[in-house]
Amino acid sequence: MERTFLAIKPDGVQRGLVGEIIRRFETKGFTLVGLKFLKVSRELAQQHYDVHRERPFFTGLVEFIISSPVVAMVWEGDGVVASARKIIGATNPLTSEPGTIRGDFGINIGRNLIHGSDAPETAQKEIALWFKDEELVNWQPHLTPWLH
Ligand code: 3AN
Repeated sequence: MERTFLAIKPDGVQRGLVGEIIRRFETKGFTLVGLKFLKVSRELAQQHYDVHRERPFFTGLVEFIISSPVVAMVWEGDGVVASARKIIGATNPLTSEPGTIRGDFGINIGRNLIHGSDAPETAQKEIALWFKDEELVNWQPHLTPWLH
């Protein structure tokens, strides 16, 4: 079953949007398999955003991510990587549609509330970076197979 890594960034936590954001993935029908609340180390933040190391916003992005706690999560379900990206909305707040998390709550590209893996391979790498195997719970809700 496909899994993705999501993190509610410091602005999402500071603004009291943790419940609202989690609700959107829960009500969509995805399954939560990992969850933790943490202050991110500089090393973890730099590793997580390694692909952006050469970008001008890299230092500011790392400082922001380590400035205040985040909620790190792993969600499971069919097509969860792409679906979560849709629920999250576009990176740029000018193009994120209303109805998406960023479209509903974000106005600044550097304060866009939540991170979501951009592909299944990235998801696997990010899950391994943020979670130990034993921190993930293998379970399935007691639903009929056709009810998600
Ligand atoms: P996404 O989070 O939608 O996958 P990426 O991977 O392009 O977006 O960028 C990662 C993060 O870097 C974004 N979530 C945002 O916080 C930050 N970021 C991207 N572009 C900019 C920018 N032009 N200025 C400031 N921060 C940016």
